[in-house]
Amino acid sequence: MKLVIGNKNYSSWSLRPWLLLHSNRMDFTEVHESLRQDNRRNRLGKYSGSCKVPVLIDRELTIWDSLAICEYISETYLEGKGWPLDPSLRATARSICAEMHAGFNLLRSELPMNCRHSSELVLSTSAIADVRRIESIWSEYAQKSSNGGLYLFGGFNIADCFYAPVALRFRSYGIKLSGTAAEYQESILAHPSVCAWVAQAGSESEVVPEIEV
Ligand SMILES: N[C@@H](CCC(=O)N[C@@H](CS)C(=O)NCC(=O)O)C(=O)O
Repeated sequence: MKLVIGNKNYSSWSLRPWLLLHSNRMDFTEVHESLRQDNRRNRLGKYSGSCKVPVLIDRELTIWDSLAICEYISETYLEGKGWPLDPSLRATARSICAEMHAGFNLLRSELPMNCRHSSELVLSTSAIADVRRIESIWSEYAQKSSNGGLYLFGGFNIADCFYAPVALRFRSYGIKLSGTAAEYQESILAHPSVCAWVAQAGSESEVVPEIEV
């Protein structure tokens, strides 16, 4: 199984399925493609007509969307355990992933993922509203897991994979949270798979100027 991803420093969408695979110790090969602009559509178009990453290639099957990839991994390899087992919690987890998948556009553009970056930023009022919404999701659904970490619905699952890039964005740009949301962010930043990604992002040397704030 191959996962095609962008630069670890910048590619928030790539991080989601990578985390699900890595945290479940699955055997997969990474294929790295740069997000720099020159020739990007041709380079990424080799894997899927969407010309975007991530792309999962499993034998004859190609999947080109982070949510579809996570669903596939959960169903095919994890006996559905990528999601909470309780149907109500699973529906809620899917709702918050859909909210992240389809929204928070201002937050994305004002706070692009950049694991190596560290400086404070002044946000627009609408981006602050996005931050507050995420803070309320984390406060409402983060729960202690059996290993002591605080994860969404109590176990590291697809919802955490979807919100981990935001935890990194908030750290890079000095966005302050409080209470359970702050504890949740700390837990995500301390997760071994998130730490492994960040370490690998730190050893990449490529700078993509158009993604830097
Ligand atoms: N819906 C897609 C979006 C993926 C996406 O936007 N990926 C970005 C990289 S983080 C990309 O490939 N950008 C290249 C481009 O837009 O040319 C998913 O969930 O996988």
